[in-house]
This record gives sequence, C-alpha cells and structure tokens, in this order.
Amino acid sequence: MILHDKISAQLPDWRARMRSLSKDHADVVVDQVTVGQVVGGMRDVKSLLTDISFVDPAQGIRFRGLSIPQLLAALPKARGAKIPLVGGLYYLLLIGEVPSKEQALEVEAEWGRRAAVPDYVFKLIRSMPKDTHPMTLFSQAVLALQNGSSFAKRYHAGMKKDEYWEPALEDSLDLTAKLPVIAAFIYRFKYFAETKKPRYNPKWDYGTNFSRMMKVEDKKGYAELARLYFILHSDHESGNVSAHAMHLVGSALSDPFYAFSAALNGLAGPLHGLANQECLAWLIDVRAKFGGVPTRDELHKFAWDTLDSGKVIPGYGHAVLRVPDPRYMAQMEFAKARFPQDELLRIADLVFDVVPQVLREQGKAKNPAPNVDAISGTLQHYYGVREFDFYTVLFGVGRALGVTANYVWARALGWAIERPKSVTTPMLEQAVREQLQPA
Ligand code: NMX
Ligand code: MLT
Repeated sequence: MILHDKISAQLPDWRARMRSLSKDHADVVVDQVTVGQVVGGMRDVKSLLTDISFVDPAQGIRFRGLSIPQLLAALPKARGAKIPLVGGLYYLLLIGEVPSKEQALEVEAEWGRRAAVPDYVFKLIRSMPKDTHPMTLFSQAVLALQNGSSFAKRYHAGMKKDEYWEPALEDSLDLTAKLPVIAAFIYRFKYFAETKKPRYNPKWDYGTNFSRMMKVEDKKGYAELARLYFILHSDHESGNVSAHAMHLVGSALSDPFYAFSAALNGLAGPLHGLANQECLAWLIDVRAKFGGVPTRDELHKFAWDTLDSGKVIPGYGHAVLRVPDPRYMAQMEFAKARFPQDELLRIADLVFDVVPQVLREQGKAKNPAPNVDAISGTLQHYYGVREFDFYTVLFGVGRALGVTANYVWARALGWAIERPKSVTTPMLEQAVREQLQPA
C-alpha cells in the first residue's frame, strides 16, 4: 500500500533525527513556564511536537508547510471539481508531499475498500434515546468500532515497538473510511427517521459519497463543500482540545478508536467544536430580530447586548491566532463565489465588519477576528443541512484526518506517554515570593 511504503521509506531518517534530539540534545531549553501559563490552561507553552501542521499566530494554519490558498491550489482535484480530493489531503498529512492525482486516488480507493460499517454499530445508534446528542452517538459509534482494532489485537499478541505504526495506519484508514458513513447515518436517522444503512460507493470520492449519503438536494455543490469542510477542519496543530485529547490518550498506547472517541468528546465542548452551531444560531437571532440584514448600528448594538448579557460572541476570538482565520476566509470566498445574495451570508459578512470593532471596544479578547466557526454553519444552512447540533459531527469527520495522521507518526517515532508535572497552589505562591524577594 502506497501510504505504508512511503512512511516506511522515511522512517530511518526521522528516527535518527528523533534519537539525536532526545539523546544528544535533551537539555536544550525550548521554553519557560510562567505562573500565568500554569493557571491559564498551559497557553502557548511550547511542549508538543508535530510536523503535520503548524499554526502561525500572524498567518494561520500551515499543513505540512502549505498555507490554505497554497494547499487548495496544489492538491489534485477530481474532474470538473474546484475543491481538491480529500484523499490528496490525507496523503499530504501522512507523507508530507503533495501527491499526484493517481496517488490521491489510491487513498480514495483505500477508503472505498474499508468503508463498510458493522451492523451492530447501526443497531447501537438506533437503540439510543431519540434526544441523544449526535456527538454522543458519533463518539459511541467510534468506540464501538474499537472491537475491530488491528492495533489492539497486535499489541496483545506481542508486537514490537518498531511496528506500532503499521496497525496504527490500518486502524486510521479504517476509521477515516467509516466516519462519513456513520455521520450520514446519524443525520438521516436522527432528523429523518431513516433506518437504512447508507452505502459508500467506491467509484466516487469521499466528498461525493458524503454528499450522496446525506441526500441533500444540490449533491454536486454539497460535495464541493464537504471536501472543503473536511480539508479545512482536518488539523490545527496539536494543542487544541480535540488534537491534544487524541494525542494524550494515544500516548497510553490506547488504539486510534479509543483515542479518537476521546477527541470527539473534547470537540463536543462549547468553547471548541460546538461553537459552530452557536454561531449560526446567533446569526439567525440577528435575522429574526431585524427581519433580515440589519444596519451597522443595529448590529453594533446587538453585539453589545450579547456581551452585556455575559455571553461571548460565538465565532470570534482564538487562543493562538491574531488575524482573521484563513479557514474562515476560504469558506467566505467559497460562499461568495456561489451564493453571494444569501441573507445569512450577507449578515455574516456584516458581522465581520462590525464585531471586531465591538470586541476592541470591550477590550478583552486578544483576537477580535473571526475563527473557522463563524461561517461554517452558514454554508451548511445554504445547502439545506439546518440541524445545528449536527455541525460538530461534521467537524469531527474532518478532524479525524489530522489527528489520525499525528497518531500514526507518534507511534512511528515512539513518542512517550504524556505525563506533565503538577504543582500545588502553595508551591506557586512560594515561587512568586522567592522571585519577588530582592536579591
Ligand atoms: N466574545 C466575548 N469575549 C471574548 C471573546 C468573544 N468572542 N473571545 C474572547 N473573549 C474574552 C474571553 O472570554 C476572556 O474573558 P475573561 O478574561 O473575562 O475570561 C478574554 O476575552 C480573553 O480571552 P482570550 O485570551 O482572547 O481568548 P481565549 O484564548 O481564552 O479563548 C476562545 C479563545 C476561542 C475560547 C474565545 O475567543 C471564545 O470564547 N470565543 C467565542 C467562542 C468560539 O468562537 N469558540 C470557537 C473556538 C474554535 N476556534 O477557536 O476556532
Ligand atoms: C481548532 O481548529 O481546533 C480550533 O481553531 C481551536 C484551536 O486551534 O485552539
């Protein structure tokens, strides 16, 4: 298999670099940790290693060194499509090289061979109470697949450490192949009471399959959006909650199914992936209140009312970025090229003009610009996917691509179990006293 062979060829060099860093240069200082960082969620502490993606605060995400515009231009596309094949993105994340169209299609073909989901997974979803959140269903379904983990089986059969990455890659391909099927089933079952299993057609690419299994009206348009959405949401370096959860759980040598289920549970939080449903709800509130697109002054006041009621403005701010999120910009460009007159899109565009000013006036948010979530729901809404609480499931399908690529490389390079050190409050206070005392 092409992905296996390419990773295998790169391993001796990567392992030598890792050995040199950990054996010969282990004492070189990379960062210092302040009291503010200890009490503030480890913000900005440079303590995670990944070569899959990097978030530059001033420029945004780079996937294997490529910015989003570069990535969208460089990756191969299916005939007649404007947005690249998701299989090409997965190849890039795993291998670090832009694939040819044939190579991207090889990944797509792997997915086609692995997309069948065992019956008991559908039964499990069907058996849950009707009001179960789709993220709960999604995470449970992933956990249920753990039963088939190659990694777990080989580990218990005594596999050598050097081989860990091979079943990790197998599991990652199986998992990413099955996720669109499970997500589409949850959608059709939960909101349309359909109990039939969706069928993944190996002749079509990942985005087209997803669009067809979702049964939206404009299947071609939605296939393009699905490709864009999954690519943009795939990775955001390793410190965000979902990626970090995957890495942390994986570092205990829990297999990719256990680790990804944990990642999904983190993604389900309102400050992380769930924010995308809150963003669209906020835009719809604006539309309902003003009967359409408001004036700048009306929107300015509405935004202040949100802040004054003690809430955040969803979709704005970011822990790392200090500029408008390029993932937001790419989605805006996609939407403006296809449905510029859509009312919600026009409201979202006005929000982009007004809200950063409001957040600057408030003076709290370090980054008053939009993040990826500010617009993603608007695009789904346009194509008829209007069930807000499903949006985080879509985020999860995309996020699996990046976090599984990281999982494979973490096992390939033998990364250690994560175990940071705690301190107590008196210890912190003591550190403060010692440093404040005049010498
Ligand atoms: N609206 C109102 N206040 C905000 C916002 C916002 N959009 N963003 C940040 N702040 C506040 C934040 O609550 C904090 O207040 P306090 O000191 O009272 O605790 C203060 O500004 C400083 O926060 P930051 O350091 O700028 O942001 P932080 O890194 O803590 O949090 C987010 C990052 C993304 C959680 C935060 O900006 C937020 O809550 N945004 C709205 C929710 C959202 O869009 N989440 C999506 C996350 C996905 N993504 O990042 O891509
Ligand atoms: C993400 O894509 O995970 C979000 O932007 C959150 C983050 O990077 O902190």
